[in-house]
Amino acid sequence: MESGAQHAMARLMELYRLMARIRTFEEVALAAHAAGELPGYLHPSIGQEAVAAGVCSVLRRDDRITSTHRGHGHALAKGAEVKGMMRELFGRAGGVCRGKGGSMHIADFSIGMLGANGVVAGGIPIAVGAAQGLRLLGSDAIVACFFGDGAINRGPFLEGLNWAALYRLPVLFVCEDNAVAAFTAACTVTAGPGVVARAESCGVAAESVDGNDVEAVAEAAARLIARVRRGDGPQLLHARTYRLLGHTSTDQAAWRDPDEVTRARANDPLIRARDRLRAAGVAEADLDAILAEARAEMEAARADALQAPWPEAAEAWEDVQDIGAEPVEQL
Ligand SMILES: Cc1ncc(C[n+]2csc(CCOP(=O)(O)OP(=O)(O)O)c2C)c(N)n1
Repeated sequence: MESGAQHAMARLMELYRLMARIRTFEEVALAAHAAGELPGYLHPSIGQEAVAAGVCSVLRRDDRITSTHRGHGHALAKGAEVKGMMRELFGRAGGVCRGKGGSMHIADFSIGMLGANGVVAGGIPIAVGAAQGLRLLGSDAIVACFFGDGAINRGPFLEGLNWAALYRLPVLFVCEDNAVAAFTAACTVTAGPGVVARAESCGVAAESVDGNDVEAVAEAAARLIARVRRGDGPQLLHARTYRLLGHTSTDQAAWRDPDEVTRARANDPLIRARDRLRAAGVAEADLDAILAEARAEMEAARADALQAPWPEAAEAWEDVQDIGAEPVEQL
């Protein structure tokens, strides 16, 4: 029979694999962007993978998530299909939103991924509404709501937490605190003692975790999700992490203190997971093989997206808004 230690190691291997897939998805997408293969720009979450992986690894398939402008990791960790996601970034037919959403609007209802969102804090009221819907349906599924440290200074944060707490809705709020809001140190624009205190002031139980320790994130999320699911009301997980790259794929992040970045690189969540796995006896070559396999999967998705057709022009008015009974020609 598998010992506790073996089980923990196998589980960490799976979390490492998931983080490697998120990391390589973004590295390959960034290379494609640099090569001019995809339109627009991307918001990379490189350095923050442990939050997405840890939280989503303890969700059920029928649980829902809402995400942010930096949402590739959340979607992949919830189980989104890689080729469909890559095609979406490339704006091609067969993308998860038929090539019409792009990076900041990835959604896949089949896995409970209710959407990335270009509006800072925009996912919060959607998550709370979805939780109210689940309550009405009599479901015991829950909603995990990801948002950044910048989002806590927007009105929807207060509105969402207040509503969820008042109705004891099944939401796990996850504040992915990468210390900056776009290009601004969040602490320079945030009053008071921070997100945990703000949550508690609304009656939402909250705790902080080292967001670069994937096992710690998974353990804390599992504990809080169990409370949410048994009806204790919304909970908040504050995950401290660091964004290793700039705000977008076009930002070289030259505005940052280089020493801070050097320190952060040593605290990379993938490196930390690798160190732990090596200490438990996993060979370096096996860890490299996981990364190589992930990179091959992502490069195959890039090649697939490059050769995929563009969406049909006739589909342009489908899915985007309710145009009512008026024929398109009369608008
Ligand atoms: C309502 C709104 N205001 C401003 C912006 C411009 N904007 C894009 S990202 C961002 C910072 C968000 O900070 P945070 O939530 O901490 O996420 P991060 O980008 O740091 O990961 C801002 C202000 C926006 N997208 N939406």
